[in-house]
Amino acid sequence: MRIGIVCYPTFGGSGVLATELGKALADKGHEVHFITYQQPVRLNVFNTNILYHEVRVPTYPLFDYPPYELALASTMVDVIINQDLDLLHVHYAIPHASAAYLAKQIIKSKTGRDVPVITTLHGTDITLVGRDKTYEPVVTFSINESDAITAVSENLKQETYKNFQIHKEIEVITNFVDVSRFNKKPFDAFKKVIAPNGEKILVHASNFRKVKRVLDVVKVFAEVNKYIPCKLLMVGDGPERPAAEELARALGVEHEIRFVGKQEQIEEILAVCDLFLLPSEYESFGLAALEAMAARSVVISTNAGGLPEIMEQGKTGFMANVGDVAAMSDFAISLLKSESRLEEMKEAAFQQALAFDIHNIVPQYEKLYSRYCRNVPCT
Ligand code: GMT
Repeated sequence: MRIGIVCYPTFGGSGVLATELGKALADKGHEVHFITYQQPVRLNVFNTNILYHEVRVPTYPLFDYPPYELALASTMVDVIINQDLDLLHVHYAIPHASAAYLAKQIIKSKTGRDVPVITTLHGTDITLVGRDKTYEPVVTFSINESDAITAVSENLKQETYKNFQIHKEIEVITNFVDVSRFNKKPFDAFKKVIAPNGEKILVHASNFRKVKRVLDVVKVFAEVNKYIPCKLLMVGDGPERPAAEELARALGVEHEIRFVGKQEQIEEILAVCDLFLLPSEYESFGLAALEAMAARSVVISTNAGGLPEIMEQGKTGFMANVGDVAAMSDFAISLLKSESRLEEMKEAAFQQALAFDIHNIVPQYEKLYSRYCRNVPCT
């Protein structure tokens, strides 16, 4: 199949998922065309089945806001026609679903062909940004106009029906992880640098937006550090970072925390991680938590959104109500006090991640594609 994938190229979960999906499809023999404004961060391999088409947005003095959506739709038209794509799969509704609708109509009027468009909803496109009155009518319309709609969790599917007038079936195809990539032995020299005295290692990774509640990460860490010698790695960057650094200083734990910025080789970091903290206000799924589980880390998170769909309370990790720093800290302290219990939970987390392995989930997308491209074989 010749598949167009449209996504954000940044470190956000939807872009990561879309890139990993494209790479997996290419490995299975499909021709995958990424259409976005920058090379996706996880698109770091050479594969003859992968092509990348950059969306160029010309500037003009009149434009305070250069119209990315129009440039994207025009690039979609160009790639679909000239590369003879069988379908277009867009990740994150805004503005990808409406640009895809526009491209679909243009191609229909130019060639008479009806190109199937699949929209995968990821999270804040529904729960935060998409619900905003500024975007809602366009989001509702373009989701309904997609030939197929998928959501990355049951929770996100229900949120979508609750917040938008969607009159089509939304299929749940969960996010996935390439377990073989994350199932790595810790790199001892790296561990020694981070935790020279054998301290436990806690990790948080996100884009440090408000919804991630990074201040709770620092608060939990400061509490745990009172009882168990430990270090915290803060991976990523974003608007809440200065406040997190300030809080670390105020709580006197700044020397135990390293802000390591955006990292491509997250698996190397997760390989040395004991506990992964994700105290988010909402996660449609929590891909970062799943990656941590695949690396044999125990996740301590909130019970928001789709997180209970990937974790099992007390067995593979621990979930508390949003903002319940005390419960998350207590759990972390008691777990870190028992080496055998920690090892048991790490193994349970890994076993749970296997259910979401890439090899189990990618065929679900292929099956979906083949429903819309009846004359094209699935593999
Ligand atoms: O929140 C992020 O990290 C970025 C955002 C995105 O769409 O890029 O992530 C959302 O999609 C991820 C992949 O499907 C999910 O794992 C995240 O839970 C989701 N984030 C939220 O719902 C806040």
